[in-house]
Amino acid sequence: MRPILAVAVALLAGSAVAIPPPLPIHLNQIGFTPGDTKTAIVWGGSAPLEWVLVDAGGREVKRGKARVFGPDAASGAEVQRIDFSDVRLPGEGYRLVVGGSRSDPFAIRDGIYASLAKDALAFFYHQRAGVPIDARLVGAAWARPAGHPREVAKCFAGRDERGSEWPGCGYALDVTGGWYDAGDHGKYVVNGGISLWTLLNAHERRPAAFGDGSLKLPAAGNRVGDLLDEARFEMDFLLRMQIADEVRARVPAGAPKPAKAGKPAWETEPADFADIDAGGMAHQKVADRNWTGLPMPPQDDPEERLLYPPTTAATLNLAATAAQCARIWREVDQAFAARCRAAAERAWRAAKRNPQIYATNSFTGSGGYGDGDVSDEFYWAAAELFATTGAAEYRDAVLQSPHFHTELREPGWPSTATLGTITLATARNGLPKAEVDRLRSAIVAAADRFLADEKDNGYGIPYVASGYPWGSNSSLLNRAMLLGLAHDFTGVAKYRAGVVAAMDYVLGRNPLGQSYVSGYGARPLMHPHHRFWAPSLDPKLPGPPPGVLSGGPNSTAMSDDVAKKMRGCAPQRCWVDDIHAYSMNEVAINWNAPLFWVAAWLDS
Ligand code: 9MR
Repeated sequence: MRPILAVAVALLAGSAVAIPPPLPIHLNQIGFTPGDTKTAIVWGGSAPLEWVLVDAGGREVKRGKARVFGPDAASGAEVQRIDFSDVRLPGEGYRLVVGGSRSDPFAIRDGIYASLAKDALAFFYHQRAGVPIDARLVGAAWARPAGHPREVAKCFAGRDERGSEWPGCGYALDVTGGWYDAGDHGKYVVNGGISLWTLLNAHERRPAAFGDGSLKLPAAGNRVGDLLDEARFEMDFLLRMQIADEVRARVPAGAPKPAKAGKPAWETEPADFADIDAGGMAHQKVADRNWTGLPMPPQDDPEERLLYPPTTAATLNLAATAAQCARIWREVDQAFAARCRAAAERAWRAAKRNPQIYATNSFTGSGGYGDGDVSDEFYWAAAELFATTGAAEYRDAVLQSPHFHTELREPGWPSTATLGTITLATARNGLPKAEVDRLRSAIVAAADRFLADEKDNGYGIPYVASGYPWGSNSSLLNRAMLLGLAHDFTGVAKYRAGVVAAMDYVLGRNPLGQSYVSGYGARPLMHPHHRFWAPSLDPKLPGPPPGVLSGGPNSTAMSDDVAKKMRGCAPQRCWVDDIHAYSMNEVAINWNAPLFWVAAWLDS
C-alpha cells in the first residue's frame, strides 16, 4: 500500500492526457454495495488513463486502466469508463484517483440504499394536502400547517384559455387530501394514478417491507403497514374525485379535430361539446384557478380551487388503482377493499360509456396532463380489474387490446400499458401460465433493449443517448424498475447491474457530477422548483428534505426562462439547480415513486 501523493505524482509523470487536471471523475456519490458492479466515468482522451482506488487513509487498494469510450454525444464530453467491481471490502471514504484528480469520497457497504428508500417514500407525506405536516415526524424545519384543509370545490365554469365556454356543474365535491403533484399545488388524477400504482406495486412485490412503524407517519402503530397508510391517503383522494351516478356533464366528446390552419399538427382542436352521462367518471384535476407565484407555502395559497372536467384518462386511472386497492386491502380492511372495487367497476363502466373524453389543456393555473390516446389506460385498467376480479369482461378487454402484444416501453403518465403488463406478469391472475411467461419474456426483452442502450452513451446508462424528455430521471428509473423485474424473473446479474447503473447516474455518475437527490451525495439537489422548499427565495423556508428527486435534464421541452438560455446543451447537461427552472428541476410524485421503487428494490 502506497500513500496517495506518490501515486498521484507517478500517474502525472506517466500521463498522456490532453485535459489538464482536475479531470472530472463521476460516480455514485453515496457508493456501492459490496457485490454490485462499481463503475466511474473519467473525462479523458484516446489514451487509457491509469486509475488508483485508495481507502480513507489514502492507501492504494487497487489500480487499473480505464476503458476509452471516446466522444460522447449524450454528455458532450470525451469519456473513459473505470470498473472496480471486484473490490468488495466494506469501507467508508474510498476515492478514485486519476492523474492529479480525486473523486468524491464514497462507501462500499451493505444496505447503502436502505435510508434512501425510506426517505423517498417519506416525500409523499411531505406532499400531503389537507393535513398539517407534523414537526414530531419531520422535524421543525419541514413542519407546516395544513394546506387546503377543507377543499370543497366547484367545477370550472366560464371561458377557458382557448375561448371555449364551460357550463360548470350543479355540485361541489369534497376533495380534501391526497398529494400535491409537484412544486405546484394541483392534484391530478392522471398523474396520481401512476404514482400510487408504483407505490402499491412495490408493496405487492414485497408486502412485509415498510410495515407498521417503519416510517414516521401519523398512522404508525395502527397495525397497517406504513406504505399502505401513505398509499391510502392518495387512494382516498382519488375516490373523492369520482362523480355520482347519473350526473350529466357538458364536455367536448369524441376525437379531437385537426389543428387550425397555421398551427402545428399536434395542436388539435377539441371535439364539439355534447351532453354526456358522466356518472362514475373522475374529474381530471382539482387545482388553482390561476398559477401562484413562488414561494407559496400551501397554507397561504389565495387562489380559488376548482374541479376541472372529467376525462376518460382520469376515469381509467381511478379504475386501475382502485382495482389494485381492492385486491391489496382485501387482507387489510375488507370494507375499504369493497369500496375500492365498487369504485373501480363503476369507473370502468363510465369509461366504456365515454371512451373519448379528452383533457383540453386549456385552463391556466395548473398543468394539463392531456393525453390523446387512452387505449393504454383501457388496457391497464382492464388488467388491474382482471387480476382483482377474474371477470370475463376484463379478461376479454385484456386479450383484445393491442397492448397485450406490443413491445414494452418504460411507463410514464401518458403511457401506462406497461403497468398493466407488470401486474399480469406478477400478480396472481387467471391467465394461463404460458401467457404469463410470455409477458415476463416481454419485460425481459425490454430490459435487454435498455441494456443495449448502455453501449451508445459514454456514461453507460440504460437510457437513450439523445432527446431527454421532461422528467428524464423518472424515465430512466422506470426503465430501472423493468430491469429489476427482469432480474426477479431470471436471476441474471446483468439486469441488476443495469439497475445499479441507473441509480449511479441519478446519484452522481453524470456529466454534471450532480446528485439529483436531495440529502444524498457530495453535491445533492438543493433548489428544486417547489413552492415551499424555497430557501433561495425566502431564507425562512426550508430546502428539500432528504430523498427528493429532481426531474433531471430536459433537452426537448426547454420552456422555462432558465432553460431557454441553455438551448443547444448536450442532453445530459440540460439541467441546473435553480428554483426557477421548472422544466428541468421540478419534483413530482410520479418521479419520486420510481426512485422509491428502485431504491427499495436495490435494498431487497
Ligand atoms: O411531467 C409532465 C411532463 O411530462 C409534461 O411534458 C409537462 C408539460 O406539460 O408537465 C409535466 O407535469 C407537470 C404538471 O403539468 C404540473 N405539475 C408539475 C408537473 C411536473 O413538472
